[in-house]
Amino acid sequence: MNLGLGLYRHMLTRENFQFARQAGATHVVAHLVDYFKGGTHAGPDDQPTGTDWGWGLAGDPDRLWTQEELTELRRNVEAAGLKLEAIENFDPAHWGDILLDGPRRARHIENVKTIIRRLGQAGIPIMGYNFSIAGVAGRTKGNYARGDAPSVGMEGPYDLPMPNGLVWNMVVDPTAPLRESGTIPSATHEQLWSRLQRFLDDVLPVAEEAGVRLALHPDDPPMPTIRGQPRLVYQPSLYQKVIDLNPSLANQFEFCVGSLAEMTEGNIYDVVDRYSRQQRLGYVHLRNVRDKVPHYKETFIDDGEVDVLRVLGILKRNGFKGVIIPDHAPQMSCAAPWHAGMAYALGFMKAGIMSLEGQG
Ligand SMILES: [Mn+2]
Repeated sequence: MNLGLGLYRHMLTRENFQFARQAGATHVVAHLVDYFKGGTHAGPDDQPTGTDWGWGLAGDPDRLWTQEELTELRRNVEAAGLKLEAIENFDPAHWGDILLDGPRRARHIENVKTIIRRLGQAGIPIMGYNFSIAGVAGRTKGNYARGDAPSVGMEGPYDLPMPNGLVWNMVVDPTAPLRESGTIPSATHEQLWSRLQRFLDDVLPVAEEAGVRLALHPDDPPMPTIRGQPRLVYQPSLYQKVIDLNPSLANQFEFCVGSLAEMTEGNIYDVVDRYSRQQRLGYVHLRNVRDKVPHYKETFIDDGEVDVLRVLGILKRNGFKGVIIPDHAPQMSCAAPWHAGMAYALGFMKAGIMSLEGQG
């Protein structure tokens, strides 16, 4: 098992690669979508939460990430003594109509195929994604964690309809909200599953050929609906449905222990055991949490309801050889709140992994 660090787009700097290495990480997971552009946030060095208008502006629909920039990123990561394990999340400007089954779907499928081929050519083995219409929305921020540390949680359901122009909690059409042009009709759960099925069938053969694995994050937050839109994996058993849709070994999980622990059903240790046994974990998001949706709160890694060391033990026992990254972490009171929170989580995880390595 390898320790990694996830870095947002604006954090992909030599200094942060060195920080990751110093904190014991050997791998990096990189976000290339800029979640913060034009949005309202407490600060750019924290996970995005945003407003009813989402996080911010999506990227340029006509400009995909190039093979050159992907290769350069991998080389920069390697120059700091690390490996680039995955890119996390597609830009809604590039694939939003796959989620909405909109008029540009065919073009967006070609976009995804192109991006996957470029990852393969650039030597990046995993593409993490979150197949969700409303995206990561409906979370609140507060001093929820130990010592009044700022973290994220939920204070109840969030079903305010999505305005036109918003997909995956980002603005893909900046003029649509200004026109007050109505809201996006709600899909059904069946429709969303069929959109995922079509997506996997279209894209997985290309991923196999490119040597890239697709890794699906469960819903965050894991509610049956957010903004009146259905969600896919909001209970642990629904993850099985994803594997059963398409048996390709490129069909994998961005296995988020925190999101799975927030779900109202299932025992987290059984869930970790069930899916790691099937060798479907592309990479792991690790964090801790208190309570369940719609009222959970994110905690420090040693302080929630999940015995994180037990989770690591199950992963080890089932032969997981991939990368584990801290997911979100509470902000710590100092000059570098995000970095301190990550260093704390990384140190805890490193100790957990080291103690297991000795057990063969
Ligand atoms: Mn996660």
